[in-house]
Amino acid sequence: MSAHLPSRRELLTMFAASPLAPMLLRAETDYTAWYREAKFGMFIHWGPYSLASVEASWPIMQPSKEFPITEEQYRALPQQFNPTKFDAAAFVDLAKAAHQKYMVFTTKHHDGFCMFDSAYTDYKITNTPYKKDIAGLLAEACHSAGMPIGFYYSPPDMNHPAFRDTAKPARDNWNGEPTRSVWPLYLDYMELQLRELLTRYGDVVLIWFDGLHNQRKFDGERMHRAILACQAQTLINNRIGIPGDFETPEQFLPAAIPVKGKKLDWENRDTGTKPNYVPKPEEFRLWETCMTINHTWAYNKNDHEFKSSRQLIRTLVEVASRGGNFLLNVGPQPDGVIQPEFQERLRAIGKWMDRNSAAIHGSTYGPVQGAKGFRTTARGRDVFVHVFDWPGTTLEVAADDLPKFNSASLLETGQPLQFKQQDGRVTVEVPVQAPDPDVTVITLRS
Ligand code: JFZ
Repeated sequence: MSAHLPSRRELLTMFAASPLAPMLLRAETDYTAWYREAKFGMFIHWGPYSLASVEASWPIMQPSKEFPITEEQYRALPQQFNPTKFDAAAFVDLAKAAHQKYMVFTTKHHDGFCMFDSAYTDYKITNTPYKKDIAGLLAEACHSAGMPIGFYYSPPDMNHPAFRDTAKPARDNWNGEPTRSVWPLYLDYMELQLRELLTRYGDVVLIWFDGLHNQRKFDGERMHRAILACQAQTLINNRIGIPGDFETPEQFLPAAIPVKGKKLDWENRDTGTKPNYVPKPEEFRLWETCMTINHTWAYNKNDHEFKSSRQLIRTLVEVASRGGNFLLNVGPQPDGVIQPEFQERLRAIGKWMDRNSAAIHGSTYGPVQGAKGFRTTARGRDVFVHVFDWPGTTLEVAADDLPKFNSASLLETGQPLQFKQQDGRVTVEVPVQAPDPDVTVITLRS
C-alpha cells in the first residue's frame, strides 16, 4: 500500500496552519496568477429574497417604495423557499458558455440568512422546504467541472443578536452595534462560519467580504488569519477594513489603471494617478469591477432595464484594457432557474469570446490608454487593439514606447493586415466594414 503523499495544496494548508507561515507562503507563490488569468467571473446573488423580487437585504435595512416589503414579511420568506428547478451544473455550464473562469456565490448576505448548512444558526437553507445545502451543491458542481468557486460573505448580519439589538427594526441599527458587550460573540460567530466555509466545501479560491461602513469593527486581520490558516491560497478582497488582495469598484470602472498604495476614490472613480497612466507591472493593483446585467443584484421580475450584450462585451473589454477582472452578476429566480434575458446575454458574450478570448484571458492592461475609438490589452508579444468605432480603411495606433511590430492580423480569422510603423505610430490597413458588429480585435505582434 503506497504511503499517501500530501498534495501541494495539502502541504500548503498544513504548513499554513502555523500563524506566520501563510503570509510567507503567499509571498513565495504567485497565488494570484489564476485570478490575473481569469479576467471574467460570474457573481451569483441568490436567497429567499428572490421570492419577493426585492433586492437582497436592503429592503429591511433601508425600506423604500421600490421594494415594499416589511421586515416581518422578508424574514418569513425562507419558509416558502423551495427552488426545485435548481441545477448547479446548469449554472456552471452557463458560466463556461460565457467564458467566465470563476464563480462567486452569496453564502450569507447582509440579512444573515445562510445559503449553506452552518452549524451555528437555524436561519439557513437547510431549514427551508428545499432542505439542501445550495452552497455545497454549487461547490460540488464547480469542483467536478474544474470551475474555481469563491464565496461572498457579509460581515453585516441583520439576524445575529450580537451584531445588533434584534429587538429593534433593522432600519434602526443595520450598521451594527460594536460597542455592545456582546459584540465579541459576533466576531466569534463570523470566524466560526468562515472556518466552516473553508473546511467543508473543498478549494475556495476567494472570500468576497462586503463590510459596508466602518469595516474596522470586524477585525479584518483576525478574519484573514482564520481564512489563511484553513486555505493559504484563498484570495481576499478589500471590504473588511484592510486592503486585501484586490480592489472592488462596484457598478463602475476606475477612470485609470489602479496602482498599489493609492486608494480608489469611489465618488470620482479616481485612482490617484495621472490620466491614462500606464503603470510598471510592480505598481499594478489587482482590481475587479462587479456589475449587474439590469440594476438589481437579486432576481427582480420588475427590472427590465437590461444592458445589451454589446454594452456588456465592451465593458468586459474596457475592464480588461485597464488590467481588471469583470465579475458579472446573475440573480437566479426563486425556482432556481437563471432568467432567459441573463442567459441570452451571457451566451452572446460567450459567442464573442469564442472568437476573441485570446485577447482577454491571460491578458493585462494595454500600452495605449485613453485612445478614442479603441482599447488595448497585451499578452506576451501581442498587443490587441479592440476597435469600438470602426475607422474606415486605416487604423492609427500611437503611443510613446510601442515595441517594433512584425505583423498585424485580424484576431478572429488570422487574416494578415498591411501596416506601417514610424515614430511610435502604427498605421494598419483594415477592411472597409467592421468584421465584428460589437468589437473587432486586431493583433499587433512584436
Ligand atoms: C454591496 C451590497 O450591499 C449589495 O447588496 C451587493 O451585494 C454588492 C455587490 O455589494 O453593495 C454596496 C457596497 C457598498 C455600499 C453600498 C452598497 N456603500 O458603501 O454605500
